[in-house]
Amino acid sequence: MFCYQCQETAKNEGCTIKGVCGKDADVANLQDLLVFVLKGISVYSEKAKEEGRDLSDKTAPFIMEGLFATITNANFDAERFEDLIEEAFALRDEVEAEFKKVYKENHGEEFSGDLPEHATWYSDDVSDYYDKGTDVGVLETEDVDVRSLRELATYGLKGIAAYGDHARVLGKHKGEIDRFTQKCLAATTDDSMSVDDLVGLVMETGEMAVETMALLDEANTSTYGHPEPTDVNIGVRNNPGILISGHDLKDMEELLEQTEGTGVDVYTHSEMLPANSYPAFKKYDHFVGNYGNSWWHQDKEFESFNGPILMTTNCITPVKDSYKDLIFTTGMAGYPEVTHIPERKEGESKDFSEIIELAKTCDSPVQLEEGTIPGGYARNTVMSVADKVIEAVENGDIGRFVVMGGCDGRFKSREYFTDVAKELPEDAVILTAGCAKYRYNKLDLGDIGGIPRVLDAGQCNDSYSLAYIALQLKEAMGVDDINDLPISYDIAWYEQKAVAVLLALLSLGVKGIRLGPTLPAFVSENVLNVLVDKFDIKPTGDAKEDVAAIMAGE
Ligand code: FS2
Ligand code: SF4
Repeated sequence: MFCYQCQETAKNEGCTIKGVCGKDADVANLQDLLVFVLKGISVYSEKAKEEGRDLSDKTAPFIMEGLFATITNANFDAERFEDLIEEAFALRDEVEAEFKKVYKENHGEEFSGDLPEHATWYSDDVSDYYDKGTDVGVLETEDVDVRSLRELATYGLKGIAAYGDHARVLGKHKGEIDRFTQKCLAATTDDSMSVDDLVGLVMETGEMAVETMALLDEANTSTYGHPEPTDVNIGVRNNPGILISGHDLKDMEELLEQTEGTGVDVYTHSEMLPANSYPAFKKYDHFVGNYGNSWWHQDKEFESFNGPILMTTNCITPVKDSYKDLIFTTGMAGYPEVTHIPERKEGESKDFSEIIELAKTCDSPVQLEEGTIPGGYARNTVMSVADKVIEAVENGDIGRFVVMGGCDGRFKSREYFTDVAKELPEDAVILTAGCAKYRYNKLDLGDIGGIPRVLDAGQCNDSYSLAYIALQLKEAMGVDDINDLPISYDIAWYEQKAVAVLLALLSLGVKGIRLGPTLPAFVSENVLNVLVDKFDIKPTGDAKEDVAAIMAGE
C-alpha cells in the first residue's frame, strides 16, 4: 500500500504498512483498484462524449459514491470494496458497449484505438483484486510533479464527489459537475497531458468544487430551511439516546422522524452538530443537542454515550470492542463486522428500527459538559445582518475576519488553531465551518455588538457559506478584488473535502492562505512553487507571529 492523501500520513510522506487512520493494506489496495476501474469507466464515457453520446448521468452517481467511499476514515470494509469493484466492472462493461456501438454508428467500423489498462484489466476472481491493487496506486506515476498534480486533482475530485453525492441524495445534481467528474478522472490516465495541462485541470477542479458546494448549499437549504442562530445544548437528559455523526442530513431527518414518540433522544456528534440549527430539525423535542467533540475523540465519547451510534459518513476511527455492538454505519461509510443499515428503497425511508430498539435497552448518556455553544451562522444569517457587519467594519469595531474553517485531527500541533483563536485581538471575528471549530468553539470569545466572535457556518460541507459571505461583502463594500477585503484565511486541513475547499478558494482568486498544521505530502516541491507563485500559499507557523501578520493583512 501507499497512501498520502491526508494530513496525518506517516512522517508526512506516506503510509506504507498500515494507515495512521487504521486502514489496512488490503483495504488501501482495494481502494486503489476501485479508483483505477472508476478511471476506466471515465475513459469510455469520455470517448462516448467525443462521439456525441453523453453518458455522465449513468456514470457520475456511481463514480461519486465510489470516490466518496475512498475518502479518509469513511470506509474500512474490504468486502464492501470487493462489491464496489464488481459493480464498477459491470458499469464499465455497459459504458464500453455503448461507446463501441456509437463509434461503429459514426465511423462504420469497430473501434480499434489504444486504451489504458484502466479500461481493459479485468478478473472474475476476487482474490486477484488484492494483487492488482498493489500495482495501480499513486506510485505508478513516476514523474513526481505529474503524480502530485494528478493526485491533487483526484483528491479535490473526491471532495467534489462527497458533496455531489450528498446533493444527489437530496435530489439535486448538475450535468456540468457530472461531466467534469468523468473528464477529470479520464485525464489522470492520459500520459499526453503536460504539467501545464494538469495545472489547468487542478484549477478547473477548484471551479467545479465551487459549483458543487453551491449545489449542496441549495440542496440543504431548500430541503431543511436556512440554519438559524441557535444556542446548542451540550448537556444530556435522562432518557436513552442515539448519537448520530457524519454529514448526511437525510439520515438525520429520517432518524428524527423514526425516533419521535419512542422515548429515545437524539444527539449529534462531531460534524453533525450543525443539524441543531436547521428549522426542520429543531422542531423535534427529543433532539437534545450535541454530545462531545470532533471525530477523533470518538473512542472515549462513544463509550460514555452508552447508547447506539450511527455513522452516516466519515470520520470513523478504529472501533473499540467496548462499543462494537452499539455502532452502525450507513451510506458510503463502513467498517468490518459493524452492522450496516442498507440504502433506502425508491420512495421509502431507511429503516433505523434496529438502532431504535437497541437504544431502548441502553442507559442514558454520561454527561460530559453543560451549557450551550452558538451555531447557525451560515450565509443567510450573516447576510441578514450585513448592514450591521459592514458598519462594524467601517467604524473599526471589526478589524478583521479570519476564516479558520476545515478539519480537526489528532496531532498536538493543531493546538496552533486554539492558540490563534485565543491570541486574536478582540476586534477579530472568526468565520468557520467543518470540525476545525472544536479547537476553539467552547472558548467563549464573546461578541462584537451582538455579532459572536466565532461565526459557525456549519459542516465542512457548508464551506460555500464562507465563500459566499466574502463575495457578498466584496459587492457590498465596493472593493474590486476579494483580496482587498479585511479577511484572512488560516485553514486547517485533514482530508480530501478540505482539498476541494482549498482548490475552490484558489479558483475564486483568494491569495495568501495559511495552511496547516503541515503542507500536504502529495504536493511536490515544484507544484508547491507554482502554488506559492500564483497564490502566495504559506504554511502555518508560530501562532503569535501569524496573528500579528494576519492583523496587519499579511
Ligand atoms: Fe471533519 Fe472528518 Fe467534515 Fe472532514 S469529521 S475531518 O473528514 O469531513 O471535516
Ligand atoms: Fe495514511 Fe491518511 Fe491514507 Fe489513512 S488516509 S492511509 S492516514 S494517508
